[in-house]
Amino acid sequence: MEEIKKFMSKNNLKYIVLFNGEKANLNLVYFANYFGYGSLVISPDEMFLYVPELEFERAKKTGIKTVKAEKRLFEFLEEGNVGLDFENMSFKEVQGLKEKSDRDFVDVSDFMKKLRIVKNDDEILKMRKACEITDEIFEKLISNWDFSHEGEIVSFLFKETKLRGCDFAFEPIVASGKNASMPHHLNPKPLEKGFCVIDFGVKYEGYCSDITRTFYVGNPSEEEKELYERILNAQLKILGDVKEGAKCSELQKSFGEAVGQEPIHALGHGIGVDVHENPRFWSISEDVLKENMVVAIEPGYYIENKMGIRIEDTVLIGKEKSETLTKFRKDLVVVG
Ligand SMILES: [Mn+2]
Repeated sequence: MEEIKKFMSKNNLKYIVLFNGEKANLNLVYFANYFGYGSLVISPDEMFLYVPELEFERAKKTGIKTVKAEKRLFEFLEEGNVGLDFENMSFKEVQGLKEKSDRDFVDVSDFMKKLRIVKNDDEILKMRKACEITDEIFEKLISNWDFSHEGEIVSFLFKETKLRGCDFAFEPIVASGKNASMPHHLNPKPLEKGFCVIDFGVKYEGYCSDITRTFYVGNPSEEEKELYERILNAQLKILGDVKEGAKCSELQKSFGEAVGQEPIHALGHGIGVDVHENPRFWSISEDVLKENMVVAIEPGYYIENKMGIRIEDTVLIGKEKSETLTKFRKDLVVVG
């Protein structure tokens, strides 16, 4: 809260207001773990949810002070300038507010990103739990392997996720055989023999996990086993370099060298209430890793229209050494 106070006084803000519409605003979720309709109002001394009657009970359950909306929010609030996260609003919404009011509206999107990038103890606990649940579901997946369609695997993951009171962090990717050459293959097809990439994560109390493992359907050749070993060693080598002080741009460069192929995607991404957040792993990224950031590291190797291998873990950044939060085995598991 100290950081917010400082930012608000520096920018002469009376309030910061975050809106949840049809889709939850993850900045709001970050503060309140609330996914329903309404607004979160932050002032230097308090924070409250301002919600329509239909969401009142649900909002109160967050434990945050909740006010039933009886008039428009900006008529309810006192005079003064307001910070909004323009990034989660449409141009039209921002314009509309500006036209209707004499307040100054200031964009706080970048400030929110900075706040969210380093995780506190409570957030780390939730992410640890999200990763444990993910590992557990993967264990169950391989011991129950009796699938003939990628869609059946997606359904299995969905059921196991919901049974644990969680949601998908994102639509899982199950890509077998030649489908695995597309990192974002999403339309389930009959299961093919060969490498099968499964990229999956859950959302536990608002916090995401992200893991990818590559299994083998059928009998791998010696060559295929060697290739898998090479990509696994590349991932392990990169994980060794992922710690406080490492530059994301440098890690991105090391990805290509480690797998022996020009990468077709980023090495990884920050993760938290959103599955993709800062830091960013681009060759032009200026982000540097810091203790208690959480990132997903996902090098892959692809041959167009033929195959793909990707291995991903969610990692808690440490000073000397980082901790891999997803602990599911990484040797080549042969299934089916
Ligand atoms: Mn990922």
